[in-house]
Amino acid sequence: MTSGRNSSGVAGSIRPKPSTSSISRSRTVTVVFHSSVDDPEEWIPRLCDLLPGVEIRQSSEITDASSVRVGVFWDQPPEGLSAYTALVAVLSLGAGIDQLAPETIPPGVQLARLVDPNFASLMTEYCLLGVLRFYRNLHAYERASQWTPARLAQREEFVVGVMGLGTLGSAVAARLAANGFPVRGWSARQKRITDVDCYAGQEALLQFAAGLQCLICLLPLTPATTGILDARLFAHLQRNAVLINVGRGAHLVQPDLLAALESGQLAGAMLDVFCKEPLPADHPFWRNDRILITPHVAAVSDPKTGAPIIAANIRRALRGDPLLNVVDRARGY
Ligand code: NDP
Ligand code: OXD
Repeated sequence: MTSGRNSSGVAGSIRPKPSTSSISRSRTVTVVFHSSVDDPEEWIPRLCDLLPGVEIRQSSEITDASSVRVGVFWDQPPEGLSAYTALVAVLSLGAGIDQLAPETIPPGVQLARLVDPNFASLMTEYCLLGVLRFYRNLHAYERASQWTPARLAQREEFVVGVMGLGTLGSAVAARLAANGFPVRGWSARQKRITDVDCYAGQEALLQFAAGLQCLICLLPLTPATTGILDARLFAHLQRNAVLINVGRGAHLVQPDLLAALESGQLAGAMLDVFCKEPLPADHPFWRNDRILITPHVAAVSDPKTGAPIIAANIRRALRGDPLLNVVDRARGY
């Protein structure tokens, strides 16, 4: 891991690089970089190596914002975007874009997300780990203080549902199916994935959820998906089901999760994403021993694999070509 989505965890350098502030200040800056969680010292030198002649600076170093044409951001710079009057493209450092407040990005600015095959492999690993942890009852043994073997379910009884069948969800669903779990998937438009029972649309949501033993959320955060992990959905799962949320914190209705864990409708949850990150120290989730918290690390951006993908889109933006992995602004993902 070279960088995570936890602001406290900016990782060490992966190779010696010049400080970005030592780069000549006289040249016209065309690309601005900002992230409250990714280390600019890891990203900017890599991007500069890939884009000779292109001047890339952190937002805090920019004196003339009017020359900037491309923004490479995890989240928006604190000063906002209004000074960047020549902006033609915003490139997300993440797979998701909700953290960029896309509704405030002018409609004429192309918005693209990061689609890095490395994300899919990390996310698949994380979800498989989570499913196996629950399936093999480790969540119960982690809390136990007595020798009490739990009943091991048959794999074919442990039905896993994946919400969101995009780049990440489809890879996760296929991997779980290859590991012998019965898998259902749910998306906006109908999908076909080998050995995955695919459902589509709001009208199929409860049918998709009915009797699931494990629910994984890999949806993007949009008005249609905000609060989707709620009491009504939990009530359709099998009693003692488990939840893995790797989408966004606001997918989850927090009091509904706590109530479902209290009533036994849910037996455990593994949460990687939160409405406020880092999750505040006094948040009740920290005190609930049925919740395993990870600090937004299910799949993390790696400049080694991510910078060439972002650089390709910077080149496109500067040439005036359509971007790869463009966000559909109407759909919101
Ligand atoms: P994609 O855009 O490739 O896929 C999104 C999927 O969600 C699509 O299958 C889409 O359906 C489905 N979807 C969207 N809206 C709805 C809806 N209203 N009803 C049903 N299905 C819907 O995204 P990715 O797979 O690349 O990433 C998904 C999310 O994962 C990101 O947005 C981010 O929030 C999260 N993420 C979390 C990380 C972590 O470390 N925790 C790391 C990376 C991403 P359709 O295909 O029909 O359009
Ligand atoms: C995300 C990411 O979108 O880490 O969550 O890429």
